[in-house]
Amino acid sequence: MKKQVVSVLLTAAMTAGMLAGCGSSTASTSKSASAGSSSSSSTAASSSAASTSTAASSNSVASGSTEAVASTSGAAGVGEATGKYALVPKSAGNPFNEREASGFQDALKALGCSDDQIIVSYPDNPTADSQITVIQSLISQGVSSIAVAANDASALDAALKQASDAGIKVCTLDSDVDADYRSVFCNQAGVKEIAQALMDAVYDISGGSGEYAILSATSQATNQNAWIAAMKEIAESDSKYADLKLDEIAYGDDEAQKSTDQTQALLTKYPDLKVICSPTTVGIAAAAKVLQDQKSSVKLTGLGLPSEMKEYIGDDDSHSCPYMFLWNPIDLGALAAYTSVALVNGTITGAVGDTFTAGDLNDGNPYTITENSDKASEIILGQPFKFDPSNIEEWAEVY
Ligand code: RAM
Repeated sequence: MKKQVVSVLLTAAMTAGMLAGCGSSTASTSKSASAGSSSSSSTAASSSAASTSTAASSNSVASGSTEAVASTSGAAGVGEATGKYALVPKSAGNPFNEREASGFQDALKALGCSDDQIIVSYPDNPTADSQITVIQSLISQGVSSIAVAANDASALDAALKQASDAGIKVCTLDSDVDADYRSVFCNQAGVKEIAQALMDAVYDISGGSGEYAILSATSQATNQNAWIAAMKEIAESDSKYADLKLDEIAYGDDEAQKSTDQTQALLTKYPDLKVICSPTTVGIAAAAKVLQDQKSSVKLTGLGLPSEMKEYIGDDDSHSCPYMFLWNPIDLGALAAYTSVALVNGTITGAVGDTFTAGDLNDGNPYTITENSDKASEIILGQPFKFDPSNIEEWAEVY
């Protein structure tokens, strides 16, 4: 009861905060998220920026306590979840991936799945090879579907083809593979939108000129590579960014220690560095600590988990990160769960134009599968959302 009250207050506070204008170019990524961060049994708090957000939305998939929400739109729900649904995250030990997994599990539980119908298999390393081992094991277990956050754009192709040939439905989330080897990609937000938000943050925080560096995840990660390529395109196509110089793209492999070391190396190598942009939650958290502990004048932005970045977000010299972006990883995992069930049931094939409702994600409104710039099919969860001193405290409670 107490949690529910807190949840409603949190909703109201966040809605008010967002309506008060925390970045006009960004919007909430989510309808709902699990309050109390990673606890799958926690009471759900609506985290929607939409002004329609109400206490009714506390029947979140992330609460682990609700049934599938009936569609009010006429678009098909995903149907019954009678199969075995697998998730293969990018790596173990990354809180972002754990939240993604909790969203996946809770959505399936909300659809009535028992524990043995839900498989989350973390690879031993953040590599394609480790994911191939996991995928092969899932094929031999005879799962109905595999949702994978890929560590490489094409290295999983053969293993995923083997899965499809065995009748397993394949979708991707977070980080895609070649379109021929999956039915659809559950994309957290448009690649261009994310890249634009990051490039504009670098521009803004640097004052429009000077040196910046990127601290990425692994060098093969499809998602980070796509965002970085799009950032470069944006920077090259508009003279507004002409006075910004990209010194280096460093790779921390989504490992805290390596990301720390890479941050340190950037500081040593580039004495005139002004901004580090880290489009990975692991990288940004590691860099934030290095910069803040050293009272560095170098500033940070990128994609971070509010719960990990709370102490680093601030406008003054004592904080390393003025603001950053992300989306709701719990909802992303939930979207992949609904997509998996819809694929297995034939509610969707993954083709452009297919529609389905995913519980109360997207306010219960249907998702329509769209075409990305590579003419591949994807489902967009939402838009990158900005976290700054005005809202970081509240969001740190959510994920
Ligand atoms: C890291 C992972 C993940 C990415 C986020 C922003 O946790 O690399 O793939 O989406 O950062």
